[in-house]
Amino acid sequence: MTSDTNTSNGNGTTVAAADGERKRALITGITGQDGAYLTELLLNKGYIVHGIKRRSSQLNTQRIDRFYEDPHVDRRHLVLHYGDLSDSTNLIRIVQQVRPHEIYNLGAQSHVAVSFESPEYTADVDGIGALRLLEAIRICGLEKHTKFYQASTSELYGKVQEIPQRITTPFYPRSPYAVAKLYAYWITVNYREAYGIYACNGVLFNHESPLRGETFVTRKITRALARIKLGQQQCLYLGNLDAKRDWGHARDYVEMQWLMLQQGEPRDYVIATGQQYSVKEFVAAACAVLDLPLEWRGEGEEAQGVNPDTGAAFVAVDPRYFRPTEVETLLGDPSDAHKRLGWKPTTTFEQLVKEMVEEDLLLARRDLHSLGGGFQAYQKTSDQE
Ligand code: NDP
Ligand code: GDR
Repeated sequence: MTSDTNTSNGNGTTVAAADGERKRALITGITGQDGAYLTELLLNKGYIVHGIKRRSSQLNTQRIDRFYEDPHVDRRHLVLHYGDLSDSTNLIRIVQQVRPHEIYNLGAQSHVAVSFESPEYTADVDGIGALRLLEAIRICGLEKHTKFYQASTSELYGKVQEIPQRITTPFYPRSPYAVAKLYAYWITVNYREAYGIYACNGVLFNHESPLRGETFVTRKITRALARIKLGQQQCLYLGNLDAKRDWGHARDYVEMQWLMLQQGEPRDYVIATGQQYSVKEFVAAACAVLDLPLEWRGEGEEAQGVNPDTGAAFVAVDPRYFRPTEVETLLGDPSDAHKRLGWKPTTTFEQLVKEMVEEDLLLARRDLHSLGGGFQAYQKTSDQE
């Protein structure tokens, strides 16, 4: 997908005026997992969707390419703007041009382990980024016009103080990522109370899908096991197998993000399934879908190849994936969302694992085909020519 910034004539009113009565949403993090599902949802609801994408040396819009519209066509439904949550002038200009009815702040350095490597960057983007957007709303005088959704996280509960976790459970963040998101949580509450902005925190527990980034544990597992099944990979190395998470499907959870902004009064919600599984159980469920026998290997144990006697795949522990401070267990109580918003997740754990495994198997087959009989065969023949 190519990108463009031709959304305004420079006076900040063109976009809003041209779109007439249709609702406009602005999504930060539109190129991410949730951004892609939310874009689909909002386009289906008739919104004009504006998204902020980062400049990168290679195209980074794969997840939303299917919604692409030629920038030379008038009255598009999806418009991308270059930008970054670390750049306030850029954010102010985009908010001024678009005058969105709703802002969904999904953009973040979202990897917990990486936040220990890049703590300052994570604080800037995940924490101060939310403040920059809220200030942009104020500076543009849109306090009564623009609703704001903040992508909060179950990581705020970190070292858990209560089981299950609900919106009143005390926070105890355990990573630079979670501490940054704690700031974003409270600045969202503060701007709601101080300036009357319709601003909400969605405290979302882990949600996954075939569009999940490849280095989060669920996708890492489904991708690796699919490749092992097809002989493309030898072993899956993981960190803490005993960590427990409340895993839902991203498609279900973006609906909740939208619902939160359609209420009479803004408030914060916990979004979860109320079911908990360990990393180990996730691996076992994925192996069951693939009908793949597996053998566990402890830290430092030999784990290369597939067991020649049983054909079992090896899943081994590698301490490099341990975190300096771990979040051992998370389990959400979504009853408030059920009661007030009538929302219930529709995808079970088994359905989620199956969908992810099947998509990764397709991708692994495609790679195998293009590298084997396809691309490599083509290369060989063209080399001989
Ligand atoms: P992803 O990592 O898939 O997507 C993150 C998005 O943020 C990408 O579009 C990324 O752009 C963008 N981004 C990263 N840095 C910046 C920056 N400096 N400026 C602007 N945009 C930036 O995350 P998810 O879709 O899974 O999550 C969406 C949000 O929800 C995140 O804020 C995450 O922290 C939060 N969250 C996620 C949960 C989950 O389980 N998925 C649970 C709870 C909260 P690029 O594509 O260029 O990298
Ligand atoms: P999390 O997701 O940290 O909960 O953050 P992740 O999938 O990275 O980890 C979940 C648990 O699995 C353990 N784990 C491993 N994790 C990764 N990534 N890689 C491994 O090899 C591995 N082995 C074990 C982790 O230690 C952890 O306990 C996600 C992100 O989407 C955040 O942005 C979001 O806020 C939270 O979910 C809710």
